[in-house]
Order: sequence, then structure tokens, then C-alpha cells
Amino acid sequence: STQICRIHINGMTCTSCSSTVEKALQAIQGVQRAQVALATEEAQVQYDPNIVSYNQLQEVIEDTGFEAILIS
Ligand code: 9UX
Repeated sequence: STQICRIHINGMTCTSCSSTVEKALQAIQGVQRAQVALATEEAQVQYDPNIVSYNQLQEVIEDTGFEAILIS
């Protein structure tokens, strides 16, 4: 199955920041698609909730050094 969530990410200031977060999300087992937009400070992640949970997505983002807050 597929779930899509939007996550606000605090602290990204350059495209290397957003690229780091995006690659970290894309490397997670169960993530089907991940895009991180620097301008809106937002990630959109498509994932299989049977394989990975929202909380795990949030943890991976925070491990890269940024704060993650669920939008929807
Ligand atoms: Mo850019 Mo982000 O020089 O932590 S990688 S600010």
C-alpha cells in the first residue's frame, strides 16, 4: 500500500541541506518516492506504511540534523 505525507523541515539553508535530507529519505526501505523542497521547507514522501512508519521517517530526518514536523 501507499501513503503520502508532507513534513515541514526546519533548519535547511542551502541546497546541500535539502539534498542530504532527500537522499536520506530515499535510502529508507519502504520509501517509494521522496522530494524535499528548500523554498517551502517541505518534504513530500510516498511510502508503504506496512514497511516503514511516519515516526521512522521523522527519526531519519532528525538524524541528518534538522527538525521534522508532520503537516499532513
Ligand atoms: Mo549548506 Mo546545510 O553550506 O547544513 S549544507 S547550510
